Amino acid sequence: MTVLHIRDFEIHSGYFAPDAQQKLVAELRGILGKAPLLQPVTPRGTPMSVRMSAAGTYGWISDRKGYRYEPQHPFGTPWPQIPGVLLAMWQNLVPDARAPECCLINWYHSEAKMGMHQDKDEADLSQPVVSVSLGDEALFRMGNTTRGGKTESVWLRSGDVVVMAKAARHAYHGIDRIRPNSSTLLPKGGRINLTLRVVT
Ligand code: MD3
Ligand code: FE
Repeated sequence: MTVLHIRDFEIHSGYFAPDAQQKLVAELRGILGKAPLLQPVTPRGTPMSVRMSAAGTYGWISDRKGYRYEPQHPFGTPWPQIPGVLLAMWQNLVPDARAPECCLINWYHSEAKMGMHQDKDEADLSQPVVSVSLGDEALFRMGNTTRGGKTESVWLRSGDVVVMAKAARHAYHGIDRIRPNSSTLLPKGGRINLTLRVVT
């Protein structure tokens, strides 16, 4: 396990070993059985390429009405609990933070991407965000606290964990592309990203 600092982003490469990744995927299957992945649309009605679900007290929702956190899946059921291994990771990496209230689950097929954006739907932006990558590698682009300017990119691999605190918490970021078939973790390929956030 090595830690890389790029600006205020802290990348723990290989935080989860292959066996821990497999266990996490098995837990996610249980969660997604109860709270299925759905394809969100933007407030303008454009479908996103990423499919989403969540665990925890709140899940992040995007639809015609806007972006927000909701205490239930669109099907009307509460979100499943955040896996203990992720709560332990949060405690280990950001011990001074409040407890995470959302574990957003993003699933990327081989062509999926996520445009540059800021995460600012949370009430307390002084709290960090921690993300876990599973499955195929992804080209993660890190920008600035305002749109535009120079960016830096890094390939995130299965088992990597990124901590966003301080300036990084306010930075524009996105996923340019996935490297298909770069991991054998997920039988059908693709990438899962988990982001833990404090919402309230
Ligand atoms: C920087 N997800 O769900 S994870 C997102 O790989 C999101 O699915 C990407 O951006 C993904 O909002 C990138 C890294 C990440 C997550 C949250 C952040 C970077 C962040 C919040 C604030 C700043
Ligand atoms: Fe984001």
